[in-house]
Amino acid sequence: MRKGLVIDREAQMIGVYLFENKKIYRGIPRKKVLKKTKIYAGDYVLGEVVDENTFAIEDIEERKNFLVRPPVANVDKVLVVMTLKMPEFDNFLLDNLLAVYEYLNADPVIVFNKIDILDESEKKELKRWEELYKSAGYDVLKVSARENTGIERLKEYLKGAICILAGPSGVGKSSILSRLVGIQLETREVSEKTERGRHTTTGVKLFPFGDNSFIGDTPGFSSVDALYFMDKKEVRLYFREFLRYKCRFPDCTHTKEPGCQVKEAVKKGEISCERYRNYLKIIKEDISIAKDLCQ
Ligand SMILES: Nc1nc2c(ncn2[C@@H]2O[C@H](COP(=O)(O)OP(=O)(O)OP(=O)(O)O)[C@@H](O)[C@H]2O)c(=O)[nH]1
Ligand SMILES: [Mg+2]
Ligand SMILES: [Zn+2]
Repeated sequence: MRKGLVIDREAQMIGVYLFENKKIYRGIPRKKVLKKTKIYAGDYVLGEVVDENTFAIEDIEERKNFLVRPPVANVDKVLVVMTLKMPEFDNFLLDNLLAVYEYLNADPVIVFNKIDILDESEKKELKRWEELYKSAGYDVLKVSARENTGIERLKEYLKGAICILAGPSGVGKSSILSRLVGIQLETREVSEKTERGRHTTTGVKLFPFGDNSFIGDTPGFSSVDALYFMDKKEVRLYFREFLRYKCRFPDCTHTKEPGCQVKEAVKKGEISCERYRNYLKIIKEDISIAKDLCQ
Protein backbone atom coordinates (compact mmCIF):
# COMPACT_ATOMS: atom_id res chain seq x y z
CA MET A 1 0.00 0.00 0.00
CA ARG A 2 0.99 3.60 -0.54
CA LYS A 3 1.35 6.20 2.15
CA GLY A 4 -0.28 9.59 2.16
CA LEU A 5 -1.06 12.45 4.49
CA VAL A 6 -4.46 14.07 4.91
CA ILE A 7 -3.74 17.76 4.33
CA ASP A 8 -7.25 19.09 3.91
CA ARG A 9 -10.44 18.08 5.59
CA GLU A 10 -13.57 20.03 4.87
CA ALA A 11 -16.99 18.41 5.10
CA GLN A 12 -16.93 15.45 2.67
CA MET A 13 -13.69 16.52 0.96
CA ILE A 14 -10.50 14.81 2.03
CA GLY A 15 -7.30 16.01 0.40
CA VAL A 16 -4.53 13.40 0.48
CA TYR A 17 -0.90 14.20 -0.29
CA LEU A 18 0.91 11.16 -1.65
CA PHE A 19 4.55 11.05 -0.54
CA GLU A 20 5.92 9.08 -3.49
CA ASN A 21 4.92 11.60 -6.16
CA LYS A 22 3.96 14.69 -4.07
CA LYS A 23 0.60 14.82 -5.80
CA ILE A 24 -2.69 15.65 -4.13
CA TYR A 25 -5.66 13.30 -4.52
CA ARG A 26 -9.21 13.25 -3.36
CA GLY A 27 -9.35 10.66 -0.59
CA ILE A 28 -12.25 8.23 -0.47
CA PRO A 29 -12.31 6.22 2.72
CA ARG A 30 -13.45 2.60 2.62
CA LYS A 31 -16.43 1.82 4.85
CA LYS A 32 -14.34 -0.19 7.31
CA VAL A 33 -12.10 2.88 7.82
CA LEU A 34 -15.03 5.16 8.53
CA LYS A 35 -16.32 2.66 11.06
CA LYS A 36 -13.02 2.78 12.90
CA THR A 37 -12.46 6.51 13.27
CA LYS A 38 -13.05 10.00 11.94
CA ILE A 39 -10.42 11.36 9.61
CA TYR A 40 -8.53 14.56 10.33
CA ALA A 41 -5.90 16.69 8.71
CA GLY A 42 -2.56 15.28 9.81
CA ASP A 43 -3.70 11.67 9.61
CA TYR A 44 -1.27 9.34 7.88
CA VAL A 45 -3.25 7.09 5.59
CA LEU A 46 -2.51 3.92 3.66
CA GLY A 47 -4.26 2.99 0.46
CA GLU A 48 -4.17 2.77 -3.30
CA VAL A 49 -4.41 5.18 -6.19
CA VAL A 50 -7.66 4.43 -8.00
CA ASP A 51 -7.39 6.94 -10.80
CA GLU A 52 -5.65 10.21 -11.61
CA ASN A 53 -7.54 12.09 -8.91
CA THR A 54 -8.66 9.50 -6.43
CA PHE A 55 -6.99 7.72 -3.55
CA ALA A 56 -8.85 4.92 -1.77
CA ILE A 57 -8.08 5.07 1.95
CA GLU A 58 -7.74 1.56 3.36
CA ASP A 59 -6.29 2.34 6.75
CA ILE A 60 -5.26 5.13 9.12
CA GLU A 61 -2.12 5.01 11.21
CA GLU A 62 -2.32 5.49 14.94
CA ARG A 63 -2.02 9.16 15.94
CA LYS A 64 0.85 10.35 18.08
CA ASN A 65 -1.16 13.36 19.23
CA PHE A 66 -4.25 15.36 18.43
CA LEU A 67 -4.83 19.08 18.76
CA VAL A 68 -8.45 19.82 19.40
CA ARG A 69 -8.55 23.44 18.30
CA PRO A 70 -7.86 23.28 15.40
CA PRO A 71 -8.51 19.57 14.86
CA VAL A 72 -5.22 18.25 13.48
CA ALA A 73 -3.33 15.04 14.18
CA ASN A 74 0.35 14.07 14.38
CA VAL A 75 1.70 17.54 14.98
CA ASP A 76 5.51 17.41 15.21
CA LYS A 77 6.06 21.03 16.08
CA VAL A 78 3.94 23.95 17.17
CA LEU A 79 5.44 27.28 16.22
CA VAL A 80 4.39 29.56 19.02
CA VAL A 81 4.75 32.94 17.34
CA MET A 82 5.37 35.98 19.51
CA THR A 83 6.57 39.53 18.99
CA LEU A 84 8.41 41.82 21.36
CA LYS A 85 6.15 44.64 20.21
CA MET A 86 3.16 45.10 17.91
CA PRO A 87 1.61 43.35 19.72
CA GLU A 88 3.41 43.73 23.06
CA PHE A 89 5.14 40.57 24.28
CA ASP A 90 3.04 38.68 26.83
CA ASN A 91 5.17 36.08 28.62
CA PHE A 92 2.23 34.86 30.70
CA LEU A 93 0.36 33.94 27.53
CA LEU A 94 3.52 32.30 26.17
CA ASP A 95 4.02 30.19 29.31
CA ASN A 96 0.40 29.06 29.20
CA LEU A 97 0.78 28.08 25.54
CA LEU A 98 4.03 26.23 26.15
CA ALA A 99 2.41 24.24 28.96
CA VAL A 100 -0.62 23.39 26.83
CA TYR A 101 1.42 22.17 23.86
CA GLU A 102 3.76 20.20 26.12
CA TYR A 103 0.65 18.60 27.58
CA LEU A 104 -0.61 17.74 24.09
CA ASN A 105 2.80 16.23 23.27
CA ALA A 106 3.21 18.59 20.31
CA ASP A 107 6.72 19.97 20.88
CA PRO A 108 6.40 23.76 21.05
CA VAL A 109 9.15 26.00 19.69
CA ILE A 110 9.23 29.76 20.06
CA VAL A 111 9.39 32.01 17.01
CA PHE A 112 9.88 35.73 17.55
CA ASN A 113 8.65 37.61 14.50
CA LYS A 114 8.92 41.29 13.46
CA ILE A 115 12.57 41.64 14.47
CA ASP A 116 12.81 44.27 11.71
CA ILE A 117 11.05 46.88 13.85
CA LEU A 118 13.28 46.62 16.92
CA ASP A 119 15.76 49.31 17.92
CA GLU A 120 19.04 48.48 19.67
CA SER A 121 17.67 48.43 23.21
CA GLU A 122 14.69 46.34 22.14
CA LYS A 123 17.04 43.90 20.47
CA LYS A 124 18.84 43.56 23.80
CA GLU A 125 15.56 42.92 25.56
CA LEU A 126 14.67 40.26 23.01
CA LYS A 127 18.09 38.69 23.52
CA ARG A 128 17.32 38.46 27.24
CA TRP A 129 14.01 36.63 26.59
CA GLU A 130 15.72 34.39 24.04
CA GLU A 131 18.36 33.34 26.56
CA LEU A 132 15.74 32.85 29.24
CA TYR A 133 13.68 30.44 27.13
CA LYS A 134 16.72 28.66 25.71
CA SER A 135 17.95 27.93 29.21
CA ALA A 136 14.49 26.60 30.05
CA GLY A 137 15.03 24.08 27.24
CA TYR A 138 13.17 25.63 24.29
CA ASP A 139 14.37 26.30 20.79
CA VAL A 140 14.00 29.96 19.95
CA LEU A 141 14.08 31.32 16.41
CA LYS A 142 13.99 34.95 15.35
CA VAL A 143 12.51 35.97 12.03
CA SER A 144 11.03 38.80 10.05
CA ALA A 145 8.31 37.72 7.67
CA ARG A 146 8.31 41.21 6.21
CA GLU A 147 12.01 41.23 5.33
CA ASN A 148 12.23 37.47 4.81
CA THR A 149 15.02 37.09 7.38
CA GLY A 150 15.45 33.83 9.26
CA ILE A 151 12.90 32.11 7.03
CA GLU A 152 15.39 29.81 5.30
CA ARG A 153 16.74 28.68 8.67
CA LEU A 154 13.19 28.08 9.87
CA LYS A 155 12.45 26.06 6.74
CA GLU A 156 15.55 23.94 7.34
CA TYR A 157 14.58 23.50 10.99
CA LEU A 158 11.09 22.24 10.04
CA LYS A 159 12.30 19.70 7.48
CA GLY A 160 9.95 16.74 7.23
CA ALA A 161 7.69 17.93 10.03
CA ILE A 162 3.98 18.61 10.39
CA CYS A 163 3.79 22.05 11.97
CA ILE A 164 1.09 24.34 13.23
CA LEU A 165 1.33 28.08 13.76
CA ALA A 166 -0.11 29.36 17.01
CA GLY A 167 -0.03 32.60 18.92
CA PRO A 168 -1.91 35.83 19.50
CA SER A 169 -3.64 37.77 16.78
CA GLY A 170 -1.47 40.03 14.67
CA VAL A 171 1.94 38.52 15.39
CA GLY A 172 2.37 37.46 11.76
CA LYS A 173 1.42 33.78 11.66
CA SER A 174 -0.19 33.98 8.22
CA SER A 175 2.70 36.10 6.95
CA ILE A 176 5.22 33.46 8.08
CA LEU A 177 3.16 30.75 6.42
CA SER A 178 3.14 32.68 3.14
CA ARG A 179 6.92 33.01 3.28
CA LEU A 180 7.49 29.34 4.05
CA VAL A 181 5.18 28.11 1.35
CA GLY A 182 6.59 30.67 -1.03
CA ILE A 183 3.46 32.14 -2.51
CA GLN A 184 1.01 34.75 -1.40
CA LEU A 185 -1.80 32.50 -0.34
CA GLU A 186 -5.33 33.37 0.17
CA THR A 187 -5.51 31.58 3.47
CA ARG A 188 -8.82 29.90 3.81
CA GLU A 189 -11.16 31.06 6.50
CA VAL A 190 -10.70 28.55 9.29
CA SER A 191 -13.72 29.57 11.27
CA GLU A 192 -17.32 29.79 10.35
CA LYS A 193 -20.40 31.20 12.00
CA THR A 194 -22.60 28.78 13.87
CA GLU A 195 -26.30 29.40 14.17
CA ARG A 196 -25.65 31.10 17.50
CA GLY A 197 -23.36 33.50 15.75
CA ARG A 198 -20.27 32.15 17.50
CA HIS A 199 -17.12 31.29 15.64
CA THR A 200 -15.94 27.71 15.76
CA THR A 201 -12.96 26.17 14.10
CA THR A 202 -14.01 23.63 11.54
CA GLY A 203 -10.82 22.56 9.92
CA VAL A 204 -7.27 23.25 9.09
CA LYS A 205 -5.42 23.02 5.83
CA LEU A 206 -1.84 21.80 5.79
CA PHE A 207 0.34 23.36 3.09
CA PRO A 208 3.23 21.29 1.75
CA PHE A 209 6.58 23.10 1.51
CA GLY A 210 10.29 22.32 1.29
CA ASP A 211 11.23 18.70 1.74
CA ASN A 212 8.00 16.96 2.80
CA SER A 213 7.23 19.58 5.43
CA PHE A 214 3.70 20.75 6.14
CA ILE A 215 2.34 23.80 7.87
CA GLY A 216 -1.10 24.85 9.05
CA ASP A 217 -2.35 28.25 10.15
CA THR A 218 -4.65 28.97 13.06
CA PRO A 219 -6.63 32.04 13.97
CA GLY A 220 -5.11 34.17 16.72
CA PHE A 221 -6.42 34.55 20.23
CA SER A 222 -5.78 36.87 23.13
CA SER A 223 -5.65 34.51 26.07
CA VAL A 224 -5.25 30.83 26.85
CA ASP A 225 -5.71 29.23 30.24
CA ALA A 226 -3.63 26.10 30.75
CA LEU A 227 -6.10 24.96 33.43
CA TYR A 228 -8.73 24.57 30.73
CA PHE A 229 -6.66 21.64 29.47
CA MET A 230 -5.10 20.17 32.58
CA ASP A 231 -5.43 19.85 36.30
CA LYS A 232 -3.63 22.28 38.62
CA LYS A 233 -1.53 19.41 39.94
CA GLU A 234 -0.28 18.55 36.45
CA VAL A 235 1.04 21.94 35.43
CA ARG A 236 4.41 21.28 37.10
CA LEU A 237 5.00 18.47 34.58
CA TYR A 238 4.76 20.87 31.65
CA PHE A 239 7.33 23.39 32.76
CA ARG A 240 10.26 21.70 31.03
CA GLU A 241 13.03 23.03 33.21
CA PHE A 242 11.34 21.86 36.44
CA LEU A 243 11.77 18.24 35.37
CA ARG A 244 15.55 18.52 35.80
CA TYR A 245 15.15 18.62 39.58
CA LYS A 246 14.25 15.96 42.12
CA CYS A 247 12.41 17.34 45.13
CA ARG A 248 12.08 15.53 48.47
CA PHE A 249 8.48 14.65 47.62
CA PRO A 250 7.95 13.22 44.13
CA ASP A 251 4.58 14.99 43.84
CA CYS A 252 6.03 18.30 45.05
CA THR A 253 4.05 21.25 43.69
CA HIS A 254 7.07 23.53 44.23
CA THR A 255 5.11 25.87 46.45
CA LYS A 256 5.22 25.23 50.20
CA GLU A 257 6.83 21.81 50.54
CA PRO A 258 10.14 21.38 52.36
CA GLY A 259 13.11 20.11 50.35
CA CYS A 260 11.90 21.64 47.10
CA GLN A 261 14.76 21.61 44.61
CA VAL A 262 12.86 23.71 42.08
CA LYS A 263 12.62 26.59 44.55
CA GLU A 264 16.27 26.07 45.35
CA ALA A 265 17.02 26.38 41.63
CA VAL A 266 14.98 29.59 41.39
CA LYS A 267 17.00 30.99 44.29
CA LYS A 268 20.27 30.09 42.59
CA GLY A 269 19.09 31.65 39.33
CA GLU A 270 19.04 28.34 37.45
CA ILE A 271 15.30 28.69 36.90
CA SER A 272 14.07 32.14 35.92
CA CYS A 273 11.90 34.09 38.31
CA GLU A 274 9.64 35.09 35.41
CA ARG A 275 8.87 31.47 34.60
CA TYR A 276 8.44 30.49 38.24
CA ARG A 277 6.14 33.45 38.91
CA ASN A 278 3.99 32.53 35.90
CA TYR A 279 3.85 28.95 37.13
CA LEU A 280 2.45 30.19 40.44
CA LYS A 281 -0.01 32.43 38.58
CA ILE A 282 -1.22 29.57 36.41
CA ILE A 283 -1.91 27.33 39.38
CA LYS A 284 -3.44 30.31 41.21
CA GLU A 285 -0.95 30.20 44.05
CA ASP A 286 0.19 33.16 46.10
CA ILE A 287 3.01 34.71 44.05
CA SER A 288 4.60 36.10 47.19
CA ILE A 289 6.21 32.65 47.46
CA ALA A 290 8.50 33.87 44.68
CA LYS A 291 9.40 37.05 46.58
CA ASP A 292 11.72 35.33 49.01
CA LEU A 293 13.52 33.60 46.16
CA CYS A 294 13.81 36.48 43.71
CA GLN A 295 14.89 39.91 44.76
N1 LIG B 1 7.04 44.90 10.61
C1 LIG B 1 6.60 43.69 10.39
N2 LIG B 1 5.27 43.47 10.22
C2 LIG B 1 4.84 42.23 9.99
C3 LIG B 1 5.73 41.12 9.96
N3 LIG B 1 5.00 40.01 9.74
C4 LIG B 1 3.71 40.39 9.66
N4 LIG B 1 3.61 41.73 9.80
C5 LIG B 1 2.37 42.53 9.76
O1 LIG B 1 1.61 42.24 10.92
C6 LIG B 1 0.20 42.26 10.62
C7 LIG B 1 -0.44 40.94 11.03
O2 LIG B 1 0.09 39.91 10.25
P1 LIG B 1 -0.69 38.52 10.03
O3 LIG B 1 0.22 37.63 9.30
O4 LIG B 1 -2.03 38.75 9.48
O5 LIG B 1 -0.83 38.07 11.56
P2 LIG B 1 -1.59 36.78 12.14
O6 LIG B 1 -0.77 36.30 13.29
O7 LIG B 1 -1.87 35.82 11.06
O8 LIG B 1 -2.93 37.42 12.72
P3 LIG B 1 -4.35 36.65 12.98
O9 LIG B 1 -4.70 35.89 11.73
O10 LIG B 1 -5.29 37.74 13.32
O11 LIG B 1 -4.14 35.75 14.15
C8 LIG B 1 0.11 42.53 9.12
O12 LIG B 1 -0.13 43.90 8.94
C9 LIG B 1 1.48 42.16 8.60
O13 LIG B 1 1.83 42.87 7.44
C10 LIG B 1 7.13 41.38 10.15
O14 LIG B 1 7.98 40.50 10.14
N5 LIG B 1 7.48 42.67 10.37
MG1 LIG C 1 -3.68 34.97 10.38
ZN1 LIG D 1 9.52 21.05 44.44
